[in-house]
Amino acid sequence: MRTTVGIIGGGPSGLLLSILLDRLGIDNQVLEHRSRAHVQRRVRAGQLDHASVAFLRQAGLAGRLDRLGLPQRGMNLRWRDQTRRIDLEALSGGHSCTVYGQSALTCDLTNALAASGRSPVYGAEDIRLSDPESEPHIITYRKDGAEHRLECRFVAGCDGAHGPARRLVNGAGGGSSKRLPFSWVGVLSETPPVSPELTYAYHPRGFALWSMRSDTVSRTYLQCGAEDQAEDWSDDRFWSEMQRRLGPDVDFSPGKVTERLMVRMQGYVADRMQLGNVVLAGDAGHTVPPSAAKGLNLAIADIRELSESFRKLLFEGRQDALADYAQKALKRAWAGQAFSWQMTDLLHAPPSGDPFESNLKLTRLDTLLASPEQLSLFCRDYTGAEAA
Ligand code: RFL
Ligand code: PHB
Repeated sequence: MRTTVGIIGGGPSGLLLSILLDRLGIDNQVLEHRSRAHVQRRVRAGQLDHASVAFLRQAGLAGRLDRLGLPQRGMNLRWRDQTRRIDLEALSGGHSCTVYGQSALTCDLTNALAASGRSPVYGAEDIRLSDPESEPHIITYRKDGAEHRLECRFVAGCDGAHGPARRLVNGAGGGSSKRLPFSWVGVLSETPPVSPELTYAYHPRGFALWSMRSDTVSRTYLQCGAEDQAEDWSDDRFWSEMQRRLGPDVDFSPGKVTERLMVRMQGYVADRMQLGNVVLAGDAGHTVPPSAAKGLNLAIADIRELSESFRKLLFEGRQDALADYAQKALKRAWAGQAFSWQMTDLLHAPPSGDPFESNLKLTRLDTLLASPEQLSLFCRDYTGAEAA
């Protein structure tokens, strides 16, 4: 098989890139090692920011999102046993977010790709990439027991944090990373949301987040020990801890838990997002702690720019287009990282339980919430106003 751009990974980054390249008339092929059902079931992200929704709309990919997405014009912040609604729209200059599950977006993108007559190769196991400088680039993989070979001019590594592209471009252990001294335990359950808008809570016992996927399904998270395991968190322990952290005035009756997951909190930014004919996009190039809901949004921003860079390179002969993309993507990744760490730091309790540190955090929250200027900056970052 031969193509212009070989795309490794059929998550949101790879699917969106394939659609956009196809529209530009650039031949491409997605290779995904999991099955289609597995990729579409993965729950992960829940919230899209203003810039992502605007781009998906402009690309004609937001039909179902506009019908089923839950607009987030504000958010609730709880601290010192009080709730304050932050008017994201007013404070950010008219921007807002939308709750729309990653699995729903992945389905939409898969359908849009199928409508253009393309389909990822699912179950492509043991993908091996050749040297980044090689031309053409040869990708080999195994499917249904047979060996296959894809010859391409360029490779787009959209294979997430654990795929081979990150390693190929940055070397084993390349890039900067940092792990936080706590994790999240997350639960998907048949529980109506406590509010139509997300609730983030700071409590001296730890952070809590109440998000949702629909009027009847909630996605909730609690800060927990760095090495905690899912078995450490029975449903009873999870919900009683949630109640303690949200306070007695937040009323809910927990429904059936359908998924429980542990999220290790860490950040990573590659040293390079391009080497020779190989480029990285999305989680392959950077991962952020999920506190500010930025990961998928950064991925969408990468793909938007990468598809445009392929256009400049292939139709205008701009030889620097991929290097230019990589430089901008790294800058954006660090900006996303900075905001994600700021929000993580603001809302997570010191694992030591040190009351001095906890009081410092509460005081920083008081200051943020009392300052329209600081709040406006916060809301602009959170809603992706600068990127729109
Ligand atoms: P993905 O989604 O990881 O997709 C990569 C794809 O590559 C495939 N793959 C391979 N294929 C072939 N060969 C190999 N060797 C391969 N290795 C891997 C994988 O099977 C997969 O299909 O990366 P992508 O496309 O860049 O998308 C990134 C997003 O998934 C990620 O940033 C978000 O989920 C982050 N995130 C959030 N982002 C937001 O913008 N808003 C949110 O509300 C939000 N919430 C979250 C999140 C991430 C979370 N976790 C679990 C870390 C909440 C959580 C809990
Ligand atoms: C989610 O709905 O999964 C979600 C929402 C907001 C976050 C993180 C995760 O900050």
